Order: sequence, then structure tokens, then C-alpha cells
Amino acid sequence: MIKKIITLAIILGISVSIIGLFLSSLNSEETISEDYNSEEFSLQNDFIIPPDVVMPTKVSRPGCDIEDICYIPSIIVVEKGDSVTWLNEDSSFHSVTSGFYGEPSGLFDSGYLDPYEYYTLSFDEFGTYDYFCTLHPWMKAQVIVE
Ligand SMILES: [Cu+2]
Repeated sequence: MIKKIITLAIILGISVSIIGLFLSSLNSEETISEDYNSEEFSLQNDFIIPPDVVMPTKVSRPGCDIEDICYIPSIIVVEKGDSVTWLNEDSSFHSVTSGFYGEPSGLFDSGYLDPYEYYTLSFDEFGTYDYFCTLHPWMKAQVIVE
């Protein structure tokens, strides 16, 4: 009789833990799909943001500097407190780095922007901000805050 009770208790214990595992795996699946949905949502939102400045295709080779179209527009004028959003539309990496090639000013640096990556900065001080691409010396432009 005692053996039967012990066996029953063990079986009950095992089935409870199996049900517990099953339920917890269901829960984690739900969490993953929620995460995925919110990621998808923010991704869609990202593409809705109209960029202020784009790095167009083929600027990774010299020549865009002749017509000053390495960043379009090459000079953007904003008001104090405004933000500027860049979009790398090229298939190469590019950066938005303050200063001049070989002389970064250290104010901002996007790092390498992947194709179709955005970079946003807000400008809270008046001034003319020269910037360049750390990978392509011919790529340079300005943000003017009035
Ligand atoms: Cu570049």
C-alpha cells in the first residue's frame, strides 16, 4: 500500500512538472512573438521617417565631390534645437563625423552606418558644423544652425 502511494506521488510529481514545462514554453513563445511584432513595428516606423540628408549611391568612389552631392543636401540649415536625420542609401558603409578628414572635431560621430541605416542628431547650439566620412576623404558637408 505504501509503495503504491509513493509510486502515485512520483507519477503525480512528474506529470505536474511536465505540465509546468509545457506551460512555460508556451509563455516564452508568446514573449518571442510579441518581441518580434514590436521590432517589426519599429522597423516599419523607421522607414516612415523622411531623412533630411541622404548619402546617395556610388559616393564610395571619388567624383561626388565635384558636384558636391556626396551628402544631399551638402549644406542643410536648421533652427536651434532641431534634429537632423541622415540616411545611408548607398550599399557601402559611410559615417557622419564632425570636423574634417584627418581632423575630427570630436563633437559627433555616427560610426560606420550600414546600408539603409539612419543617424539622428539634435543641434542645440548655433554654429556651422562641418562633417565628413571617415572612410571616404572626398565626402564632406555642413550643418548650419541658425
Ligand atoms: Cu563614405
